[in-house]
Amino acid sequence: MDTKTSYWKGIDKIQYVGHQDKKSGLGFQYYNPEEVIGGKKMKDWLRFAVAYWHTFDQRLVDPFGDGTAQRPYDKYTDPMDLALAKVDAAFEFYDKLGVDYLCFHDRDLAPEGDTLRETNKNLDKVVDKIVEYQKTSGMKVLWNTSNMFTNPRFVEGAATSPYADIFAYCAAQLKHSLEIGKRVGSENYVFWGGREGYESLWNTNMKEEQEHAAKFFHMAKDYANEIGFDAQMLLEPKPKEPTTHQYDFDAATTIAFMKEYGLDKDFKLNLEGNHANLAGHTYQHEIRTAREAGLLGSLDANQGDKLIGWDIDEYPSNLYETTAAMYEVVENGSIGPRGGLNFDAKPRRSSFAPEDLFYGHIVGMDSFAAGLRVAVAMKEDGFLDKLKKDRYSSYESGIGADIESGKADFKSLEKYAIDKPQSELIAATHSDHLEEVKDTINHYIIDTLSK
Ligand code: XLS
Ligand code: NI
Ligand code: NI
Repeated sequence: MDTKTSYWKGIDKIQYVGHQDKKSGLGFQYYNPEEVIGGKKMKDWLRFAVAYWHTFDQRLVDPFGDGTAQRPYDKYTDPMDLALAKVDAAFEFYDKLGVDYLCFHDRDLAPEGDTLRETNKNLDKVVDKIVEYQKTSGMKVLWNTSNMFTNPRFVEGAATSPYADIFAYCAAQLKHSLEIGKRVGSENYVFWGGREGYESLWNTNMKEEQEHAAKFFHMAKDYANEIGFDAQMLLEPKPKEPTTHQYDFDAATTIAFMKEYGLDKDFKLNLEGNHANLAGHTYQHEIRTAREAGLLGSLDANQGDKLIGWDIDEYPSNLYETTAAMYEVVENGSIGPRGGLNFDAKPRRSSFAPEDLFYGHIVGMDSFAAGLRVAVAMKEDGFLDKLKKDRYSSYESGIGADIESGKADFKSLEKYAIDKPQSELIAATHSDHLEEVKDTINHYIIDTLSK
């Protein structure tokens, strides 16, 4: 680390202090990285990552207002000087926060030149510096990705652009991005298709565009194999925004796409809380859908707001939601062998001070750590396992076992059911006491987190 300059002045390494000793300020209440719960260290369950774009690049703009962010490297006006200073600031930040992983888009790191060759040159210089820091800090890259949505050339799509020159440019850009992924040892590689969708169907060849996207993903995997970059490839669903309709709408739609084009062997999903909400789902629903398909890869940690209809990328603070997400993770045994929780999140426009970046990550990390503690407590008591086992127990014997084993068919089932009186059928159902279940979940949250 550059010990000459401290970018985050007045901030020491963030420590676990526990909720009894902490009411406010800089410190973790629930995230105790080395503590073993549910058979694993908390840091290994959670594998937190800091998103470069939100944390170091985001100026806190909104559709109506300029950026408000005050950052300790604002004095740099030359774009390359700024890019290099941000690396120093970033690695000091990771160290003080106590995270092991970072995530970045190629364009987060360095300014573009006029040609891709010039752009790559700028990027390589910054990546050189990151690789140096990795050697001394041990920081790992959870995933890297390619920004194919900001520049006006991607206005009508990237791999799904109607213009072949743009497809070619994207392939060239991605090639270099994969090479960088290999250099920094990325554990995953993410594709979020910011412009891969349509504004209007009237001028869109939907099938052709999706075929192009599939072709692009196959080419990416082939090239990764060719250079020996063995990252887990991940697609990140999002239903809308920036386009009217995005092809990777949600987990289920993306899984269908992956299966149709033979991508489900090599690709998994990176799921995000706010995207789930935009698709009309809970985060838990998306995680459940992916894990039951064996395709849960990694998680982008953020939350939306019921009162705002767009992707606001708020730091997670809703304990009920983090409990639900971590319940799925605990059931899955891990987020995924290479998965982690990447804070694809930013402070509100009114929290513009440098230290707000720490507070944001602290509430996010503590919320997921709290969710993990509650989920493990419920798992260890077998509370939901027992409840579900009882609920489906009629499939364990008699007619239920015949249905499970394939012995039953419509004829035998008709014979079984045709003369059953209504009273017997009603007696076969039981109240699920859902309100009691929710009260018990609340009890687990309150009880676990007050210990
Ligand atoms: C945008 C996406 C983006 C991806 C990475 O909504 O969440 O940040 O995670 O390109
Ligand atoms: Ni997002
Ligand atoms: Ni994301």
